[in-house]
Amino acid sequence: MPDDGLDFGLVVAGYGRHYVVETPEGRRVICHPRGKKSECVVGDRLRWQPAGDEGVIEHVEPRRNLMFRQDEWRTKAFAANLDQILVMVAAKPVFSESQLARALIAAESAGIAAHVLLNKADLPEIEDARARLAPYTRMGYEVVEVALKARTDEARATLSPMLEGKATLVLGPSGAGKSTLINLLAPDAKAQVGEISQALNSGKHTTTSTQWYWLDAQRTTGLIDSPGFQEFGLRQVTAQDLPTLMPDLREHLPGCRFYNCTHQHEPGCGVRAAVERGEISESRYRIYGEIREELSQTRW
Ligand SMILES: Nc1nc2c(ncn2[C@@H]2O[C@H](COP(=O)(O)OP(=O)(O)O)[C@@H](O)[C@H]2O)c(=O)[nH]1
Ligand SMILES: [Mg+2]
Ligand SMILES: [Zn+2]
Repeated sequence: MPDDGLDFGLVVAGYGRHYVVETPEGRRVICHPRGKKSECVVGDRLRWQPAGDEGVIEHVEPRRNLMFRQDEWRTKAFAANLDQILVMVAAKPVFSESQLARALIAAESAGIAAHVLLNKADLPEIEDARARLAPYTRMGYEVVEVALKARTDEARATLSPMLEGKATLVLGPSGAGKSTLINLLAPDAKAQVGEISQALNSGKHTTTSTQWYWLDAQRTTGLIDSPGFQEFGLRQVTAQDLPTLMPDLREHLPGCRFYNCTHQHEPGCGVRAAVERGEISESRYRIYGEIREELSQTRW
């Protein structure tokens, strides 16, 4: 135990103001924040001390990074200290490119590496999905194709080295295969959830919240499941910064005549010239315009 007498912990789940904190030995304790300052999210490293069977969070360690989501009311942090983000889509159901783009922008804005995981490669619709993802490959994102259900061993062999030793946040729309992924790589996932619901003495919230899973007994590889394709909190992004968070647009910014070009109507715009040459896809340019419009509205 360190000098100050406080224990170390990792937040593996949180429900309201109850957090499930894992000790370095792998024991799980329900902890409560002492005050506003000790509020935390899944992935937080913290210091706590016992209070009866439970614990009190005294201090949250500085974060390497933080991801936000948007609910009806406000922007809220939901995961911290991530090594990478896997944005999961599938051949079917048809995915929203706008949601994919937003997830990637949120990752760029948080300074977290992101990759795209395309599932259900066994279905004929894979051709369309692949074509829609071609611009993302071109702008430098790694797009990894798997068939989690149809070609399980192959999928495991592809994913294991990508995930090993890292904390990976998995995001994606309902139906993409997130649960299939967790169950494939963390065969004891149900037990891990069960342990947490038991600790919290209620199972009712456990399927809708962010949750940390260990993929190995040594607890070095973490997968963080955050169900649903949230509206990402992009409010910390300014309209001026937005194109710098979109690699295909970013590449052409030096071609703009005006330093404060909005890439919408100015003459001598490198971005629009690239759209005309087909180097930026029409859909990416449209998504840029939509997000820019939203950011301008919320800001003023
Ligand atoms: N054809 C096909 N179906 C899959 C594959 N992987 C998952 N599914 C199916 O897709 C559906 C949604 O998967 P699920 O893991 O629940 O998605 P989630 O909503 O993202 O958690 C389920 O019926 C899975 O059996 C795959 O590789 N190929
Ligand atoms: Mg699911
Ligand atoms: Zn421009």
